Amino acid sequence: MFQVTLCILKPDIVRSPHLFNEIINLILQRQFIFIKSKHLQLNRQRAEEFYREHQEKFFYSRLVHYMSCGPISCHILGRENAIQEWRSMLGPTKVYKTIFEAANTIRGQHGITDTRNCAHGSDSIEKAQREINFFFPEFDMKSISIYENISANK
Ligand code: YYY
Ligand code: MG
Repeated sequence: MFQVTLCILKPDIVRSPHLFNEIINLILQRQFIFIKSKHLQLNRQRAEEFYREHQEKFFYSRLVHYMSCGPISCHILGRENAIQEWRSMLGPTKVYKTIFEAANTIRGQHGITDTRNCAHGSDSIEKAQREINFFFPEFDMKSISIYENISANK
């Protein structure tokens, strides 16, 4: 099934032109299309809102601090099974898990800590909708079929 997902390249990646280009190229090589992209910086309040599902967790404060410390790069990605495909390219949240199981993922290659783990990916259809709407409120989910056709003709 053609799907859309939210990809965020986190501040460490945006700060490094080399890594930024490498990850964009990896995404393109995996047959994703970039439907919409936005470069922005979250303030603390917006970062708190985006990650509100984690507000009771011990890492919430450091996560919000990190995600608002510099510019991020947000993308609506589309392809077959986009949600799971992008998550599998990303690899596990925790760095130690990438060492044996998933060295060849983006987080395995470039993750620094459990917080500074390169990128974000939505984990379900409902979350993808919420997260896309958070950054791209102007995006009409009903227009997805247009992108499905573009993707099919690639
Ligand atoms: O979806 P994913 O990003 O893989 O992990 P989540 O469990 O949803 O956590 C969101 C975000 O929180 C994660 O990307 C980094 C941060 N985080 C952390 O700083 N420390 C942890 N022990 C777990 C998650
Ligand atoms: Mg998550």
